[in-house]
Amino acid sequence: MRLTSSLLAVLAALSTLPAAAQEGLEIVGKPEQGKMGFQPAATELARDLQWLDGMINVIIIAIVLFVTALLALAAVRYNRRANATPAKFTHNSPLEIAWTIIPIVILVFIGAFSLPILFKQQEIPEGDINIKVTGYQWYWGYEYTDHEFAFDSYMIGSPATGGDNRLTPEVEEQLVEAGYSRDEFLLATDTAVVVPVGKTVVMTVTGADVIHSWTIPAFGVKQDAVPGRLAQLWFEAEKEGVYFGQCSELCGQAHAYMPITVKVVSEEAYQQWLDGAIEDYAGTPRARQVAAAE
Ligand SMILES: [Cu+2]
Repeated sequence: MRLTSSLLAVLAALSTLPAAAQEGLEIVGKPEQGKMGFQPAATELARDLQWLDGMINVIIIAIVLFVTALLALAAVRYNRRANATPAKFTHNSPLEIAWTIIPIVILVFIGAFSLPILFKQQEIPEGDINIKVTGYQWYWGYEYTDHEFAFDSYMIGSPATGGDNRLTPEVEEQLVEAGYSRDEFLLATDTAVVVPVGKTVVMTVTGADVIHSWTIPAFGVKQDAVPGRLAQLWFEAEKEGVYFGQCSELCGQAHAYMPITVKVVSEEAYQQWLDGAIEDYAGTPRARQVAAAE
């Protein structure tokens, strides 16, 4: 039993070799211990989101301070001791019009900024690279549709890689082998989505069994993977590096063990990886693709 599991581990470690071809990539998109706020934005979409969050936060803080001040004023000036005989009037039309109109103006102001940002996310551009991602219980499958090859992506330390979803010394070894450290346990996968920097990537997202959700926080993208439906998201990563995400729709017992790893690499490294992947995963060779396009 032990022998088979260590054999599996070795096989899994070997199978990560093509994906680990991009050495020296900085780990950029990752949650940090004890930190608050967003991960560093790596796309225009994420920058927009984070700016919008900051802007709305200012409005929220202003409203909270204003309402708190009104409450304090009412409590101090109009309590029974300070104001023994209260006024008996019930209506104040100018005031009522003001507290109806002002919130509408605030909401329209917010909408004027948030809707364009929402549309930018949801209007899917023509992709330089098209990838179909399918959520399974409990891993992700990726299909590079332009080159007709597909592979699955399992968490390092998951049963498929010879582990049992716990951080053991063997799993730590596998992580190091694949270019990560024990800190990336629960985030790093055996194979990764590899995309070139500065190119438009369109991902078509679906689920095979239950609803999952594909996300990379640093890219500002998150899309539910619904069985029987195709949804799309897009991003254009601006900085080379490794980015992590996790399934974001509660999908069953091993929901916590189906992370997402995206490697953003130079165009050159991407072409190199693509050649290897077409070879490894029996994709359509480029020559034949060009011929088919003509
Ligand atoms: Cu899931």
